[in-house]
Amino acid sequence: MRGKLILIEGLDRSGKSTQAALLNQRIANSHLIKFPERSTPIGQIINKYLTDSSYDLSDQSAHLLFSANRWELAKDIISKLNNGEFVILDRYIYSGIAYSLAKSKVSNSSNEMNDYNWLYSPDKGLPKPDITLFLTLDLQELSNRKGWGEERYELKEFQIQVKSCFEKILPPNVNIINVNNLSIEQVEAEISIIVTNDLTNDDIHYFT
Ligand code: Z5A
Ligand code: MG
Repeated sequence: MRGKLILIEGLDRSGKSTQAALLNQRIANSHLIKFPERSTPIGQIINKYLTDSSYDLSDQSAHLLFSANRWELAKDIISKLNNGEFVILDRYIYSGIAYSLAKSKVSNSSNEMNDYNWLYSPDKGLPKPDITLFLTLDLQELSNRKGWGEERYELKEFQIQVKSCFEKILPPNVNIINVNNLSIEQVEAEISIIVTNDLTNDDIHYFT
């Protein structure tokens, strides 16, 4: 039986990395992959872009680099799934599309950055998650959380757009968890119920 691909998406500081690590600990034979994966050749460029405000890239280049970063790991993900291992993703293609769309809304641009098909096309062919979870929370709670405001994009106006763009592009089968006023343990319990109830046995799916 192949392993399952489980994606945890969500707004900034909604607890994705916390929950992805907890789920990874709970499932035997699982691997955690966080996007952007900053240690790869492309991931290192992305890290510089996110942490150094003087390092500029065109919006299109940044978008394509985030997708290329996923392709750097695609083979590895498919091979793990085929070996019966579970893979837990912390962010994936929906972050790629939502942040780029949000950028185009904030800058009022009417170019390819505002074109869903253009934004989606570099991710076509990547393995599709079997389960997608989306953690959402009030923007007020988000900006109070630790570490907020340290990187590019961590601005309240921008996050309002990110939230609305995610709502437009998430897949119909997404499991949305509102984490407002929920403890880490309570969110963990909700995720556990969804994951346990949603494990069917079929072939790997791909974005088409
Ligand atoms: N980006 C993009 O533009 N295009 C793409 O294709 C991709 C990403 C993949 C960096 O991502 C940026 O890249 C991001 C999107 C863009 N831009 N922004 N902004 P990242 O994933 O590396 O970002 P991060 O630095 O890991 O932050 P995060 O993911 O937003 O945080 P999180 O993982 O959701 O939250 P956390 O680290 O688990 O928790 C945050 C804090 O809250 C921490 O102190 C926890 O202890 C606390 N916490 C967690 N859960 C709770 C609960 N339930 N209650 C109270 N406190 C909690
Ligand atoms: Mg995180």
